[in-house]
Amino acid sequence: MAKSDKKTIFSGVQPSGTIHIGNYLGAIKNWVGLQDKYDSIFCVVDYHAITVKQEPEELGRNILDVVKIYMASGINPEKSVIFRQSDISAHTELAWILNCAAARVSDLNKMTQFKDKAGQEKENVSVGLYDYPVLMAADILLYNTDLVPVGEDQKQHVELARTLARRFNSRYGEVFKIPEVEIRKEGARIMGLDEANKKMSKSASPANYIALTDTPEAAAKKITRAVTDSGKEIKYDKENKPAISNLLTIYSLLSGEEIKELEKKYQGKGYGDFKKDLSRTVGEFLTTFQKKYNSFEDDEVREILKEGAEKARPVAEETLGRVKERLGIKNS
Ligand code: ATP
Ligand code: LTN
Repeated sequence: MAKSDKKTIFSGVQPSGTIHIGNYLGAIKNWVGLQDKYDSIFCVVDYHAITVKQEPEELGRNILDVVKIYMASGINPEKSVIFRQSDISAHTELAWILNCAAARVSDLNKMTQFKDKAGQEKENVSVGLYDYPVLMAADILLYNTDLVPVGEDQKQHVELARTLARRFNSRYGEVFKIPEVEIRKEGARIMGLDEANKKMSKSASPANYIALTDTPEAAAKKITRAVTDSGKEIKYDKENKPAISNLLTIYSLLSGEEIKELEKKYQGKGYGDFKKDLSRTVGEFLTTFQKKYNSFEDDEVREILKEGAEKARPVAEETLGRVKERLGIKNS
């Protein structure tokens, strides 16, 4: 990557299943506008995906599909670096070093996502799932990242990256830049369609999410069946009307209409009318999105990943080199 005066952003998505509108509205959509202002690096974090079981053939397919989703969303490989995590071994090397020289068991024991994902299986899940936030810290710290744009659920992980960077710096001298998290107010936590008190998630049942690859008809069906709240009003009130507030957020972010305007538009109308119009908005979005998504060839995507890794690797290796020097494990 050519050196520039711009600040750097880094973010990533796991190729671990169906990418949904929560991933899009909470993260990817926001990256598009940041590309011009920042040196931007977007990673397909395949080593994060294997913290839980993946089917080998599906994983290969999903890696290419995430890149297509980035590009269909408007990430431009001419402006931004897009690469695959496993193509740059510095990520896992730095993760190991941070495991030893910065991260404590007590840090990882605080991670709420691990508690959610492991559930009752805490003792049987992979060590990788437990250590996942340290690998994420390595991703971020290798590129002297200033800003990490993510959804709300990743806030605690970025805070851990800050803690590990500070701890390493204070022990071995300044090596890492301390990154900031960026979370947008709207869309940072899109809730499940079938359960308005849990975030929309890839690992949930298909009724929970609208996939970016769902047909407009399938999406409409899910919206029709989506849970609603008691009362008839179409009103944004997260506390008392979490389901309708979530649908209003999705509607507003996809149509560009303010929530206040939508509330006015549906005054005196019922959930049925509202859901029909929301289905149309979502359907139009999906149709346009999928047209772009289907226009990319696998070989084109492989080339983009190769070029991306070539640009990112020297930066990662430079940081890793400095880290190893401080530890006394370089050039001895
Ligand atoms: P899972 O849902 O299975 O836990 P995930 O979707 O959180 O997986 P990623 O694919 O790595 O995992 O997430 C990519 C980005 O999407 C992250 O920045 C994350 O914060 C964001 N994101 C995920 N779910 C939501 C959601 N429901 N609302 C808003 N942003 C989300
Ligand atoms: N853990 C993140 C994905 C991720 C990431 C990163 C995001 C891995 N490495 C570095 C930002 C920066 C998630 O969204 N589940």
